Amino acid sequence: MTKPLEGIKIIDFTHVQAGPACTQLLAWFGADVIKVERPGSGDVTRNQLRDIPDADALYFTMLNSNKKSLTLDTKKPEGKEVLEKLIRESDVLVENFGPGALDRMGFSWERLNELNPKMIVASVKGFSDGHHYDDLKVYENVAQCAGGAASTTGFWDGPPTISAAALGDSNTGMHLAIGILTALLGRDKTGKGQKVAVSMQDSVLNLCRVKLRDQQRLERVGYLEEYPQYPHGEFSDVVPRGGNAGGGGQPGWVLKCKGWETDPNAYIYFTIQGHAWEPICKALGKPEWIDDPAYKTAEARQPHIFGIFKTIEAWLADKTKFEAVDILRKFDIPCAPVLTMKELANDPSLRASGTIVEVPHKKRGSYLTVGSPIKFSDMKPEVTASPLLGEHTDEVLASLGYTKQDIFNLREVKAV
Ligand code: CAO
Repeated sequence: MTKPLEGIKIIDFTHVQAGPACTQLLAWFGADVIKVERPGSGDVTRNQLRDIPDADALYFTMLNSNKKSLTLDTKKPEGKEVLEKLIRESDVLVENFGPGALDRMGFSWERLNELNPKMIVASVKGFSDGHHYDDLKVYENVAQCAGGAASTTGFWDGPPTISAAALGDSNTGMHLAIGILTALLGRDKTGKGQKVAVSMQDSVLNLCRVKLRDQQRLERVGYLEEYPQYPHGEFSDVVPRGGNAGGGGQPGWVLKCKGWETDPNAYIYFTIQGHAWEPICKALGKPEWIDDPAYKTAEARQPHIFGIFKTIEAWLADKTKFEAVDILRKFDIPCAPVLTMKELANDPSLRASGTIVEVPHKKRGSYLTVGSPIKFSDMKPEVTASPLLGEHTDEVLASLGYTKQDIFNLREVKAV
């Protein structure tokens, strides 16, 4: 099957998570992604949190599938020369080094554009160019704090909280992938490459869009009626943390199910969708609530929404999270069990759809990873193992015209 990005050559100068998540996605869709890594050590995640001695850590294998690995010391003249050759025949260079690192290496945007005016240069940084923090190095949690996620996540009586979802890293990588694909389409029209830059702060903020909505509503009316603080609690002049409240107009909460006393994940998320009030009452065996003025409208329910949740929890007390969802789904109620990583790893539907995939690896045996969450009618992205450090060095150098002797010489000066 021909993949849409076949023929697109990408220099993957990325490390850790934000950049690799972007290039992995492009590799799944057919791009020829060559990961350039420092000889001897490579991407730092190869060694981070190893579970098998001497084998690449899962952090690396789960973010670098379908790629090639070329070791190259791009600070040495010999390494720079190889990189320049590669740049001349590539379509995209993706990097997420600390601020200024690429310039210090001698590969500023101007230089890259001079070497290959058709090449797209894509960068992830913690903060956007010109931002008063643009000199900062940034990791995931820093970005979540800087992008508004932490101040709006968690409970009102606790501290700002970090989400387990990689809002700063993988999310930024996904934004960058959209930018790269857009620039590739643009190049088809103009023949020119361009610089695509995404900051982690901006990408987090983009996902916190509804919180910026709430800030403006709060400033106008002084309260936010879908937050647990309404109507009994106090609002300050900033968007508060709303616990597990629904972000839109539909109230919802995480509710206890049978076994919650011993199982920390025996919960479901229950949404009280406004127009589904009648089926909710029927499902709960509370037909008298349907026309009761204290329950009939969303506005009437809000002052005692937690009382309603308590009643639902009483109904859930003899049902597991799976049994509860099986009943509620028949009433068209938006809900789901709170699933653990163990349950997700073994979920037959996720296995069948290719969202959870088992990948054979030369050193590790097989490992589980998350495959493409994007599904196509004409293509099923296949996930192949991440490369060993320098696994494709000879192959890539040969494709650039280097002879066996040249490659030997490059090894002698430790440039590859
Ligand atoms: N050959 C020679 N040198 C190489 C090389 C190679 N193949 N690859 C990288 N290097 C060098 C760089 O030139 C740079 O050297 P200098 O600092 O001397 O100029 C250095 O290695 C890498 O520096 P760095 O700042 O990128 O690395 P770090 O570990 O200090 O910081 C991180 C890591 C992630 C905080 C930083 O890269 C960063 O802020 N990146 C942008 C934001 C980002 O993507 N963060 C997400 C990370 S995922 O959680």
